[in-house]
Amino acid sequence: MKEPGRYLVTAALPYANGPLHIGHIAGAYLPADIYVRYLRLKGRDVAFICGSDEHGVPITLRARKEGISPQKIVDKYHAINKKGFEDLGIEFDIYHRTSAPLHHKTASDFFRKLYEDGEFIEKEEEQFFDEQENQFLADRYIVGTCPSCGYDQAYGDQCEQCGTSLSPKELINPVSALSGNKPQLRKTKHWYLPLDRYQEEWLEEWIDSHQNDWKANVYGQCKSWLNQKLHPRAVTRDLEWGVPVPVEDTDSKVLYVWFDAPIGYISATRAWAEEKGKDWEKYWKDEDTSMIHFIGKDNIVFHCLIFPSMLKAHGEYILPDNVPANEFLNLEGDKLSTSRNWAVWVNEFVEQFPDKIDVLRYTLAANFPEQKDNDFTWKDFQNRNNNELVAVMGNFINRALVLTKKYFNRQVPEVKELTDYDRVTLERARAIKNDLEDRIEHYKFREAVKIAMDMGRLGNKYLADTEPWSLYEKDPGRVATVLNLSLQLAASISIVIEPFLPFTAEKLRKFLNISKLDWGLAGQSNILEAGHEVNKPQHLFQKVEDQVVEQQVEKLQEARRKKEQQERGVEPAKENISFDDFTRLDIRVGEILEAEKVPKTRKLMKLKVDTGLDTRTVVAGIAEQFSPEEVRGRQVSIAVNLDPRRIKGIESQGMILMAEDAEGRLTFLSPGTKTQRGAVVK
Ligand code: B3M
Ligand code: ZN
Repeated sequence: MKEPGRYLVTAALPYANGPLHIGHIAGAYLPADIYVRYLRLKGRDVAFICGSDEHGVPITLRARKEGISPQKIVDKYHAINKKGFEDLGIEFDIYHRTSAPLHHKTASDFFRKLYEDGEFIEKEEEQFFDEQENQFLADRYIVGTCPSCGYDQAYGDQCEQCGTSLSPKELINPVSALSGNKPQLRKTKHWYLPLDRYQEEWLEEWIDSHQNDWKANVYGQCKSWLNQKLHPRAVTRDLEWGVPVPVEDTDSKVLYVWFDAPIGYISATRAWAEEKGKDWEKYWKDEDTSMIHFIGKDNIVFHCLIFPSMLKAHGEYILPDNVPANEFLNLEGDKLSTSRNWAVWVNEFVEQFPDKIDVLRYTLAANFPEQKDNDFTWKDFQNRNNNELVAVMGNFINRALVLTKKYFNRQVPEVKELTDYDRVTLERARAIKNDLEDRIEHYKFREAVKIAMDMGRLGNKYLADTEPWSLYEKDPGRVATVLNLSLQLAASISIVIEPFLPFTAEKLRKFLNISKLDWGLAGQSNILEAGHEVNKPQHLFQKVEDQVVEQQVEKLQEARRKKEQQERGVEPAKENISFDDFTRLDIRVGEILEAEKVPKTRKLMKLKVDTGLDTRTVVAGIAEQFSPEEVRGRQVSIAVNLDPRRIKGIESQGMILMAEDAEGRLTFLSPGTKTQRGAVVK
């Protein structure tokens, strides 16, 4: 295959409505980063594009929930996610955002061109409308039962349970996500992309042409869509937040988020090119560009069918060469889930394990859900760190450096004479490099990371087999050769691990006192010249203790428990206290003798309570739910040994115990039968 002139690599634009977790990273961003780092090492011309997807209903829903503007939401998460990627060493050339004016212009122009070329079908149709909220209910504004799997919280655009893509009218028993009301139907005009026509004209044929070079899961999903026949798809919405529809007199209509978001790749490329003095159009319009989209499986239809349709309809753009989508990552055997808070969050990981970023990258890459869903566990994280990174790669590097220091004063010794075993080892190193290229270029990163590790295994075995530490007395020349080769292997390692473990590669380069090397040198026997001085030996990796694993698993379970309690409206448990602490509380059965509302307050009621010990004044926040008549004569539980507090000028000498539910409804904790005043509650 001819090498392309340049690469345009995109990674799905994450919605700026929440933080990233390791599932996102394993799905699209880390594979993309590995691929791009490899291309860069090979000296290829590559633009690596990403940014925040800042439109769409998920954002406005979130904003509504938090009671702030959508712009505030996207500003917040854009910054968090941008930093998260940087911390993980995922090095985009640009991390743009779709609320940027350049994006609005690019997306508007794109839409207008299709409109003017007569590509769209214009249709007036009845759509769901929430009368209370005075709003059309597009996409996630409507919830109902999924016709495919029966999940009762499916959205108007997709069922998150089974992944089926839906339109609002397919939902069974749809209700408004805003008011919970049953929606009404109202007429509205929208523009549709005629996917059915494209399917016949070229789209199916184009997909078929990729049967052999696209991943089976990706090709399979496309075919299943095509087999069910594509339909015209609306690319506009009746919403306020988004890129305004730039044609006709269209008040409060915006482009569908999935129309503008992929155009975000184009606007990001433009922004990057402007900054770097490059020609963006080459990356998008020249047949000599190879465009690759890295995404998770839920985005396949948009990147393989809809966006290519848009690009082709526009007429000036190239189509993607490949869309190596991953399946989903699970966590400790369970589906990763933001709503159930079952996730390892990028920002938390980075904070807790700033020196273990590469271990995460390594563990994720080794478990990429490339063909099917796969699992991340903390135990595996520990094992891979301790048994592979520390015991194999770290051990080899350390021994090579220690021995070089011991025998050759940190100078790369000269090769004397190569044995057959040395030659076989070098041959193997070259084979590793070639295998690695093949796997990366075919998007098989799981195998690739294993092969990169083989370079460490090779070095480790080479030292173990040649035992230079036992030879120096007898044969210093042999030791020189062995250590020269070992250091060459170490240099090769610094190259081949760079895509996967960039922070470690940098560390290793420092150990070896070298700068970043070209990919082509990997596996060579003359990377380091004899006499080159290396630095003092240090450790590349540190062990992960059992305790860390236990803590992390516990932390996950705790977070999920909290979330479940929240969902059920139950307040999370407080920390344990000692029994003694508890017995210090003095709670009695008391009887309310008198009650009156505290003037000029909504909630407060002044009570006279007979505690059996004395009669006291207590101010309680119960006046919204109870009238003085209702509470007079009632027996209650009252804490009697609290320090008095002044509330609205009245000294309150105790606290009436009440149960409060999630809605704030109060219930008295009264004894079940009439009890002596002053009886102790314990
Ligand atoms: N924001 C969906 C997602 O985050 C969407 C991707 C857009 S890529 C152009 O999964
Ligand atoms: Zn479903």
